[in-house]
Amino acid sequence: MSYTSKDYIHLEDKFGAHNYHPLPVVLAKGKGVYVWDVEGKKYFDFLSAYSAVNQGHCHPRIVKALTDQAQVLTLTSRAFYNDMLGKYERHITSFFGYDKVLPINTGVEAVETAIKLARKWAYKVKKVPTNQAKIIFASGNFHGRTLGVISASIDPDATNDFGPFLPGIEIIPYNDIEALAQALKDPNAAAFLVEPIQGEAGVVVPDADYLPKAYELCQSSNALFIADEVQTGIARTGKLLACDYFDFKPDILILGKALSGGVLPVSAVLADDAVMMTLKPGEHGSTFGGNPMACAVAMEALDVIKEENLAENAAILGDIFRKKMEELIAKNDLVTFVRGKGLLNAIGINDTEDSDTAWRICLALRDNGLLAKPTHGNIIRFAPPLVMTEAELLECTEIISKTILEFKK
Ligand code: IF1
Repeated sequence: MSYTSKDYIHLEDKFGAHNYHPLPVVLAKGKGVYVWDVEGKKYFDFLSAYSAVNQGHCHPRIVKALTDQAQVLTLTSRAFYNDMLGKYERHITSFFGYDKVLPINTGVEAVETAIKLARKWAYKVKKVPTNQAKIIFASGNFHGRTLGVISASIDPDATNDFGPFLPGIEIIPYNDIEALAQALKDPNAAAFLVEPIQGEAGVVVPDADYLPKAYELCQSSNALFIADEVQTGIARTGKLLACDYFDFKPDILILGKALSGGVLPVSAVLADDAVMMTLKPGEHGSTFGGNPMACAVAMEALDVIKEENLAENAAILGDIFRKKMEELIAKNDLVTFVRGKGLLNAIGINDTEDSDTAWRICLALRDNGLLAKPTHGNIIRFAPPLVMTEAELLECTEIISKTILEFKK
């Protein structure tokens, strides 16, 4: 007997923890900008696994790098050297312009790594008194799910009943340079950790001068500027990094998601020697960090970004997308705004925050062959793979417009 979508949903419901509420569609195959459900219906993927699949589903070069390496050597741990790690470290540091990389697995582990590194730097270099280091975060942030990282969250879903939380954290309003200046007056301030564009908060793009000013303030306060580019990085916003829209380089850069093109968890923390060399052997690590498969895959994933000009494509298609959405906004009252950069965009739905309108629009989009997911506050995020063509994008903006115009609240 072959399983239907309903059967698979039932299986997850019965045997899996209920820590997610997925859109009811069961995917069985992906290729480029498309995914197919188990009944064979084809969809445009407008989530890209939260920007992990920037290079498109099952990119042949990345899959080949994965399967070739899988047959030779998969894991040594860092107890020994392996013949892929050094090459990968040279590759990624020259790609992003840093002295050193610390390879790790998931995005949140990279964020934890950056926090530990900033604390270590604060004690060793800035001479902050023991256990007094403070990391500054922006409200509305999303940096992952560990206890350390949710300690910086203001989202009740992420934090309720999970306390007690990590001390040494100050949360200031996002896009508020005065609040940052105030927080950095504390001589124990080690770092400001921020998303250049807030993803989960609903694709919130800060004022044009916020990030460079924040960087300057960190410099003048002898604190580190840490960019969480797990979601915004690797061509998603129309440049290699969202910070590349400005001419400063974060002291610590956090990458994840698309670093592997979505084939396995690969993340990285990049910094120059003055920061990275404060970490000594035995002070941080993980079993799988820097494994040969991750190294092979990440090198290929980065080369694909560069050789297929995905940043440029994201910039061009993003402008077209927002223009098409502006035309839609002029024609109806349901969509109130479009915002974003490159191919990380969101539209606002004209209804109360607790209504299910955005969710029901996503169900209608699904029925019309396009998959997207609401974020906080009745906002729908649109983030297709960056390998999309202009013709495909126009097909997609047609689907979105038609769905919105036909939608009955
Ligand atoms: C889930 C959101 C996106 C991230 C930034 C670190 C991480 C993430 C800026 C941690 C992860 C994911 C996690 C995923 C949903 C998703 C998400 F809606 F929850 F906020 F993308 F927008 N920094 N974001 O966005 O990376 O440890 O997950 O590899 O289901 O929790 P991770």
